[in-house]
Amino acid sequence: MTVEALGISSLPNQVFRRVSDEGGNFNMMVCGESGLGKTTFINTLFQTSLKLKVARRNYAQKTTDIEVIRAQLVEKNFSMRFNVIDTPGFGDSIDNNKTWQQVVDFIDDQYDSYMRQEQQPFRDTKFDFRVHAVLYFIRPTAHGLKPLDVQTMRHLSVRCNLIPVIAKADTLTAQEMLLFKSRIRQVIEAQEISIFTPPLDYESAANGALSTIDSGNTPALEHARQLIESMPFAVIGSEDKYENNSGNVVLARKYPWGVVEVENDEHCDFRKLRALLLGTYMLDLILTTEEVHYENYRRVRLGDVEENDDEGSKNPLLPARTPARKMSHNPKYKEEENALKKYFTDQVKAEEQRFRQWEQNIINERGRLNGDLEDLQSKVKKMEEEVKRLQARKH
Ligand SMILES: Nc1nc2c(ncn2[C@@H]2O[C@H](COP(=O)(O)OP(=O)(O)OP(=O)(O)O)[C@@H](O)[C@H]2O)c(=O)[nH]1
Ligand SMILES: [Mg+2]
Repeated sequence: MTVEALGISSLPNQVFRRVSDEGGNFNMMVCGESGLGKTTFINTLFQTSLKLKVARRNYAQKTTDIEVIRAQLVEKNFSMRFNVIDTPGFGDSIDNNKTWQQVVDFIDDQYDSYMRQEQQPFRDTKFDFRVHAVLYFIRPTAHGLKPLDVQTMRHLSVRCNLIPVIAKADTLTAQEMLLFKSRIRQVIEAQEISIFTPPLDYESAANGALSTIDSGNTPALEHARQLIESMPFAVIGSEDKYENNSGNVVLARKYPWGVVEVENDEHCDFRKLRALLLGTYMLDLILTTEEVHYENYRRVRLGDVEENDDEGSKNPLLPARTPARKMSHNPKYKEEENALKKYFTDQVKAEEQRFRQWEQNIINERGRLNGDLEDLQSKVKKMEEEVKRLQARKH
């Protein structure tokens, strides 16, 4: 199978350079309920797009830990590190209240770690695991979103680029899918969950995602519009290949009535999602993460944001801010600081005293040695005279 060009190598030059200069890193995360095909999706993505093969992972097993899979994305002369973060699915247990916590903590930890590195004096090479996109898998049922989905997506959407996807698209008919999509869109809007959408405005588009814009109707803008209309993307994951109607062997899922193809736009939105993630919008995902989500996080942590937001209440979705360090304003610390200063001055004085004593000892010793030397020299002189006298007597 040939690897389809993703379009990353056609990014405008200065953008391309910036990404590769900074050691290009793209981090994507999958999360959602257990058994929805997250691990399978990752494997499918690797099979269709990434030149560097990673070991086939067992999708038949539940994912139990957060796992990072690294790969290299290569297209023409463009190369980029691509990390996929697989997470354990949420269980069916009733106590699902904080199932999102582990995922949210992981995202916050990466921001934290990056922030700490920025504060170091030597920060040329930074270890960057900030999550640029989170795919949230939704179960394809007639009921729509569950409260847990809504809660999790709300927490995710305030800290990163959230991309909801409908799992196992092959289990719904085309009609059911349309209905399901519109229901989900309604809930997302009503709950004010902000999801990532390709930029349609001139400025951010010119920033990198779209390179050839002169009017409002370029193919690039049209493509962006199509992507937005298809959201939330319906995906099919599979690692098996079957022959389709046109006689090609393709990644698909097989049913008695026929095959459902992964990379067929008539069957699901896999290609659209892949284009958004790994194509020209990859840069937008990176930039919005750095400029919007990471900046927000940093401001909250550093305490630039007031405890109370505009509505006068603390936003419970945001990370907790770091306690401010105000040691010297505390009388107890002030006392300790003074005691420490005094101790230090006393130590210096004592050292000085010790040094003077030592210097004096050396001077005394030198005097004594000089005295000894003079004695010895006069003894030598006397003995030489004695020798001379004895020699004269001999002759
Ligand atoms: N029908 C259908 N089944 C799928 C699809 N993707 C995966 N599956 C199947 O769903 C089952 C679970 O897939 P996994 O990829 O392990 O699911 P997961 O979301 O990683 O599950 P956890 O690791 O428990 O969170 C497997 O039997 C897959 O073959 C799909 O698109 N359609
Ligand atoms: Mg899994």
